Amino acid sequence: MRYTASHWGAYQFDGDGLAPIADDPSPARIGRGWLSAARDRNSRILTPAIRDGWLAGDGGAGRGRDGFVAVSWDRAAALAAQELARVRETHGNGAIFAGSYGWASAGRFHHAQSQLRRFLNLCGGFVSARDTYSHAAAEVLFPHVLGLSNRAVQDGQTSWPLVAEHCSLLVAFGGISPRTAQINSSGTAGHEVAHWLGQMRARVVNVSPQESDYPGADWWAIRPGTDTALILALAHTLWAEGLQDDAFLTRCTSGWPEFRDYLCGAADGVAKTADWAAPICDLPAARIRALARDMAAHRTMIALNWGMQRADHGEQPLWAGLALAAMLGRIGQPGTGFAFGYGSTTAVGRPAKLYDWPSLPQGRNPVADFIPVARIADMLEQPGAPYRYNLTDRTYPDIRLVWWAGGNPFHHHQDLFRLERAWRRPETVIVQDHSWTATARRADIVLPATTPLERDDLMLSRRDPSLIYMSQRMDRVGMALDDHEILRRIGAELGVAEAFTEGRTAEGWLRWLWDGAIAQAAQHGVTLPGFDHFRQMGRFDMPDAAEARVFLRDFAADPDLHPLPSESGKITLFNRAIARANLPDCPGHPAWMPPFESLLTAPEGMLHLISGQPDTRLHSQNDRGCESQSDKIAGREACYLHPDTARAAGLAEGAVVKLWNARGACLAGLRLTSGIRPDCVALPTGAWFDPDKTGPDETGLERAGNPNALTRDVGCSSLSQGNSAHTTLVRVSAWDGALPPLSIDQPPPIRGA
Ligand SMILES: Nc1nc2c(c(=O)[nH]1)N[C@H]1C(S)=C(S)[C@@H](COP(=O)(O)OP(=O)(O)OC[C@H]3O[C@@H](n4cnc5c(=O)[nH]c(N)nc54)[C@H](O)[C@@H]3O)O[C@H]1N2
Ligand SMILES: Nc1nc2c(c(=O)[nH]1)N[C@H]1C(S)=C(S)[C@@H](COP(=O)(O)OP(=O)(O)OC[C@H]3O[C@@H](n4cnc5c(=O)[nH]c(N)nc54)[C@H](O)[C@@H]3O)O[C@H]1N2
Ligand SMILES: [Mo]
Repeated sequence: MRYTASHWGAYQFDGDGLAPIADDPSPARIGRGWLSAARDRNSRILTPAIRDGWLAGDGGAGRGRDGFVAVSWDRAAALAAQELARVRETHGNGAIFAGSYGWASAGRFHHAQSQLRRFLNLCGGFVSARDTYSHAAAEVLFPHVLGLSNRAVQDGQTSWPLVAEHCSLLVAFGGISPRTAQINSSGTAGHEVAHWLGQMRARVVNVSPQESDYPGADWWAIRPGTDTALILALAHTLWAEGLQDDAFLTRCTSGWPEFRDYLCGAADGVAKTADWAAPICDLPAARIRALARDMAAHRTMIALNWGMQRADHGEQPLWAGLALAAMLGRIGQPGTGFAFGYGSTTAVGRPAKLYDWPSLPQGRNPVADFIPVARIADMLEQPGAPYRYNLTDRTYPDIRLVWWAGGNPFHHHQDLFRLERAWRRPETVIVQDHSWTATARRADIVLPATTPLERDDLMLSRRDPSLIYMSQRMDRVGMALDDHEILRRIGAELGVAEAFTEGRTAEGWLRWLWDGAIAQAAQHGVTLPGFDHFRQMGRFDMPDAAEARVFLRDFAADPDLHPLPSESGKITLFNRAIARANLPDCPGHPAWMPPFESLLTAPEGMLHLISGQPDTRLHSQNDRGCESQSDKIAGREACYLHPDTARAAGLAEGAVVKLWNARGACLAGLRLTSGIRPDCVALPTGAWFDPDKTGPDETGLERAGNPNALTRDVGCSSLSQGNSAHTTLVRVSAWDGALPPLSIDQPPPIRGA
């Protein structure tokens, strides 16, 4: 049997197509659009290409407007090498930004970022990016308050079967959704979250502006951005009624007195009561009090999704949720306590062992400088400007060359019209991608990569017990090359090809990785087949892979014997290091701070924009494929609005509407659902950014329905500097004009192709 794999699942070859592997209990919808996207010659990059204006020395001014000239691989590799050498000699490696954030594709060897980092490390290094768009607030906060990395927190999440068996009240902030559980970074052979949700015996409360975030649960339609206030009110109610677990607080936490003082309003005069929170959260005070009592009376799990912290003050709901769970005293017990990320990907809470498979060695980056990942536009706009991050003072580097492989900033970043302006500042932009994404269209040197369907690779995912040999499914499209081969050719111009490849072919690397996997498996007492045998089998399932975990079990059982590596050895409800920093936007304990913009202070007629992950795609990947396209309305991404809101604004289902605010505007198709708050509109991320260049205001209107035309590009606080995409207000109105045609559905103008 032959197989391939992706972040959305594992597939077996099936005639002319692909079929999800037979034992996947709920294969991802996303996979249905994969082959058609990979085969779409309108969106695939067929040849290396150079932007016209760059060749004419325009300094970047024409990025996003220009056409391209097709060139040979020899010429493209020579130009990329010359640019790298020039910038390095003139400005140093600290002028090269290759944070290159993005999901690229599954597969252990042909992972675009790993390849690029290995290559650039051999060339003197580059400015990198720290943390992720997914959960930067958690990545910075958890090491302070728990002494644990977010990765350790994710790895340690209490396993689903224990929640199903032992939990009697599951309060899911932002829900738990099979939509997002379609995905596991590096690949997955199964999708089990829907199964586990079906096993749940607990009463479930879905605290979310959208009912679909946990279908069938008791829906608490909270005003978005106000979860911290609700959590504080639940905590206050517990305290006011003497329901907190004092023994747990003493044994396992530090800073409870400071947090309690804050709850009571000792310093600010505001007690964080249910009556205080009710008008903020738009939930009845009596229900908040009743839920607090139910929490104390039942085996409760406080679960938060990742999206919650992609917001202004995104650290706060996380920290407050942890504090609430600590007051309930059930942390460390099976199926209860605190969880972060159930459903946000399929592997969080999976009852399976973790395996540390080998990966491509990246070497060492001689450049220490980095930026918090979502601060890219700040960096490009303000070289030398100061900023704070994770309790340190830093300055932005002066970037002349940007190099991206396997990511799409013109999908993932916020306020894309701002990024469009900032992106014109560097001298040169190099992009490796297989498709003409909005980012590739804004590059000077465009290098066409293969998709995983066009190469052999290995799916070795630390959170999945199946190992898959990924066989090449289709011929290379156009002149596409594997990222490894692209960089080898550029490396040949710079004299680093030998160091880059270590004399191995791609297959040689797969064999090398598999040898490492054999050694790893042996440590678990498992004998893997030899490489050739594995290639033939296509799939190997680790035996005895089941393992159930309880988050913080050892610590909670005996905090003296198993202290946390935090400043107090315990869960810090008040953190001295954070408090000492005196940050205006992140005090030393969980706190309510009104968001930068929100429905609480919104001008009449503004709606809160929810821009979560799309059901039909992984971010912007496969947007040109059939599954994504068939979900569109007149070629535009669909947004979701409450029927009452639509009626009041005179908008009909199926129409194209305009979403707009001071930052920008985009078009979207309209679908109606009563499962959303009437003051919200949901527009999933990932439609390929397609601003109208023909109108009088060149950057005014995005045509395909990309919510990042509207979102706000400010860090969630000076602690984490994570993105705050969910803190966005918009207006929605009818689109009365003629529908402007898309341009993103065609390749950009390319001479000589
Ligand atoms: N408003 C808003 N914005 C958001 C979010 C949100 O919730 N709201 N979520 C954020 C989150 S959590 C994330 S993780 C980001 C995701 O942002 P990204 O990870 O940048 O999004 P992808 O579309 O997955 O981009 C991957 C790119 O890699 C390319 N690619 C795939 N395989 C290969 C390969 O083998 N070689 C090369 N060279 N290229 C390849 C794809 O064509 C695609 O262009 O978006 C963030 N943006
Ligand atoms: N199908 C699919 N699955 C994916 C991805 C994808 O692109 N497509 N991307 C993957 C990636 S990279 C990531 S990081 C994860 C992200 O996983 P999540 O962060 O869990 O997913 P999101 O869709 O961003 O957000 C989930 C829900 O949060 C709710 N929400 C928004 N604001 C608030 C709020 O203020 N309060 C409350 N209570 N709820 C709120 C919204 O209703 C939204 O539907 O998803 C992964 N899974
Ligand atoms: Mo993410």
